Amino acid sequence: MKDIVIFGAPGAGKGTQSDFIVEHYGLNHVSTGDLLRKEIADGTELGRRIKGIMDAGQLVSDDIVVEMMDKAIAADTQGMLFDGFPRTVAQAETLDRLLAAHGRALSCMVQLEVPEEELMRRLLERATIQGRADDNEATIANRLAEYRAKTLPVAEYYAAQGKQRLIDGLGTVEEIAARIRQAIG
Ligand code: B4P
Repeated sequence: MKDIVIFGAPGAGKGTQSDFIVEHYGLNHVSTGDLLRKEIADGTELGRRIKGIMDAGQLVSDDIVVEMMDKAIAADTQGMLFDGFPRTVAQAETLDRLLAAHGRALSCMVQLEVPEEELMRRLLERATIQGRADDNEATIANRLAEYRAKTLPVAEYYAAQGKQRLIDGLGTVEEIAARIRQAIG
């Protein structure tokens, strides 16, 4: 059974490439961003608390995200693609523990590398199509700052474990999907 993390800055193409990976390897796709947006759309008490955090471009607390992942892993029997998780080293350590509790271990982490000007361009373009509350210039700048400060250290965590697969995230969606398949094997 494969368990894979797809990693990258906001707008790097994680959600886009996830579709190809889950189809090719038959994995269960779990996106923390989608789960959090669903809480907001459902109007739950938790959703009301996290809306302000996401709209400001900050990371939701580790406790909230870990609880969601704990449930998702416990329910999975086919292997998972983790999209947007882990985003902190504490989340990465927790993921290792959660998988180990089910006799599993992460196969690899696929890291999409895209320059910041291109990230900004993609997210502003998406804003015109999807109108997501956190896709505006000020919030994107905060999301990128959060990424540099709190999420990039996760890449070193996986590099130290020999599980990091670096992928050039520039090109067509199909070209990038082919690079990822080659890197995962
Ligand atoms: P996410 O939903 O994960 O949003 P994202 O980082 O913007 O990535 P996404 O997957 O949507 O975009 P993609 O790169 O595919 O997170 C949103 C928020 O949720 C976070 O800011 C945070 O507040 C919270 N959150 C989520 N997980 C959390 C966690 N673990 N801990 C704490 N907080 C958490 O695509 C972007 C755009 O680029 C798309 O429009 C796409 O069409 C385009 N694109 C993709 N590939 C392209 C290519 N090759 N060429 C041109 N355009 C491309």
